[in-house]
Amino acid sequence: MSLLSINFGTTAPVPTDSDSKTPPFAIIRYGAGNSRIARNQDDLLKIDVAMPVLGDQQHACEVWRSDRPMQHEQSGPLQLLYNGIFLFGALEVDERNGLEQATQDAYTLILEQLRRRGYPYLLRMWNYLPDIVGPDHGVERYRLFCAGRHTALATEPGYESRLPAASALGTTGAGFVIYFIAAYEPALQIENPLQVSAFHYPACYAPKSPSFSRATVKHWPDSTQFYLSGTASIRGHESRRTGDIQGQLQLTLDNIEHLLTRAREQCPPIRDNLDNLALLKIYLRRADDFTLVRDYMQQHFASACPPLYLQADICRKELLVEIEGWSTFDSAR
Ligand code: 3EB
Repeated sequence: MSLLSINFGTTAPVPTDSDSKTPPFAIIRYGAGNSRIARNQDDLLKIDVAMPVLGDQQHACEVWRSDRPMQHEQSGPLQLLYNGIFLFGALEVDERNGLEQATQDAYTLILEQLRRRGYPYLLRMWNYLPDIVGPDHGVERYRLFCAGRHTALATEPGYESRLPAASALGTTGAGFVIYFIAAYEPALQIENPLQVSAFHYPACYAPKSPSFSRATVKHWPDSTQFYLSGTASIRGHESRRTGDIQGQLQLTLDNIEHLLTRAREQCPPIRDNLDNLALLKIYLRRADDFTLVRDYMQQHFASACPPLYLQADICRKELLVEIEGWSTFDSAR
């Protein structure tokens, strides 16, 4: 067992996966329906994400565990689980005040609660919101989301060097959910020299730039973890190979290779290459691209853990694929 582990599993009817002795503290379930968060009597958080799973499975899940007992607290809509070393949080964003304000309020609440509880630094965030590229009073919803997030996060000098790794994807049902991990000290930020950092994108993508790092690395007492943000077919700040799924896939994988090279240079415990990067989530805009992408991945990578394929809107209309991942290295080795 380790301080923080995630496995992919299936949800039929109880989650089954390879590490089932320690009870999970959170389960993220992907599938059709709506996004929502529920907590049961054992303080297990169940996060449903409205994102169809591609391939054979109807439902798939991410099972989070820790060998240290988790304490639970709730602050308004925000669910917090923490154990003295890291904090896991999740909330449903209520969009009634408009997406920009709602996002700002959600992030402000998160930061406030993290500071109060002694886990001030975000390491990795997932943002799953409906209709991400759709319009809202004439403005694209992703831009409204970016503006609200930026206002909340950009309150202190130097915030850019402490931005978490992130993913922001469109769901197919109702409900906007955010979940994240945070800690007492910040993670190391990794950027890709071939991509403009998202927090420096020109204003054409979002008047307030997307506040995330390409990847982060965190040293825990027992391990080092690498968190890869959602990565797509972008060079400089421009989308490349539009309309070409295989081309976008190759460029995305190439971007990931560059990030892994940087991570290995900056953090010696990291020995990652694409083959041992685990917990890959591959988001595809078009379900029809699944077979091609799966076949390509199977031919080129011998990953021990097969990727989870999800159908989701990526936050630029022309992007067809986005890939995120995670890996853990034992510090003792
Ligand atoms: C990109 O590289 C693609 O706004 O949190 C990837 C990961 C993307 C996270 C975010 C956006 C976000 O710009 C999109």
